[in-house]
Amino acid sequence: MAGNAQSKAERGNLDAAGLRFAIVVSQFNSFITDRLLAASLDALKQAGARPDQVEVVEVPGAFELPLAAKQLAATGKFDSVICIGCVLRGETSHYDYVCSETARGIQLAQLDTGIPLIFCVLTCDTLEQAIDRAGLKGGNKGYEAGLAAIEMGQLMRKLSTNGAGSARSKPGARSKRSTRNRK
Ligand code: INI
Repeated sequence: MAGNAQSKAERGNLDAAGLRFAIVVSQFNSFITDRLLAASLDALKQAGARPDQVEVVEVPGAFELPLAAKQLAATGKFDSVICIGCVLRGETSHYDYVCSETARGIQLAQLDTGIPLIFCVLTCDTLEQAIDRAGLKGGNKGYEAGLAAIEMGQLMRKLSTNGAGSARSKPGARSKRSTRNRK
């Protein structure tokens, strides 16, 4: 049964040709985010993206990622937006607020705009854990984010061609609908 379901599943391919990407990268903990960015760019390039298909925007910290990503997504110019950040646990609860609001904001923005926003925000207890995930033991999450951006960009094109997803052809359509229904 699972075999049948799988053979019918729609999936985006990993060809970046013809797609457009934005990457929003946080300057906070840039020692880590620079490495994530480099790996994302690598993934896009290896999949066939030319430099003019990728726009990179910097924000101060992870907390600022959702707003910038939403603005970029709402232009309708991009198939996917990659959000890159690194939040390290400190001695206070600040970490929890930054992590939860960043994740929540990015999810809300992607649902609102209908454009895939790829969550490449490391949330680590230690710098060592972050280093592992930005090129050492844990691979590089930036590279994985690049691949996810391509796959989701292709999937959304496929779904909108099939008539299953209209958000890409009408950026912002979801938010207008929900505003109209608001009491
Ligand atoms: N921003 C990060 O991206 N990572 C962190 O670890 C971090 N810490 O630890 O505070 C952080 N804080 C800044 C925050 O994202 C905002 O830029 C700031 O609060 C201004 O809105």
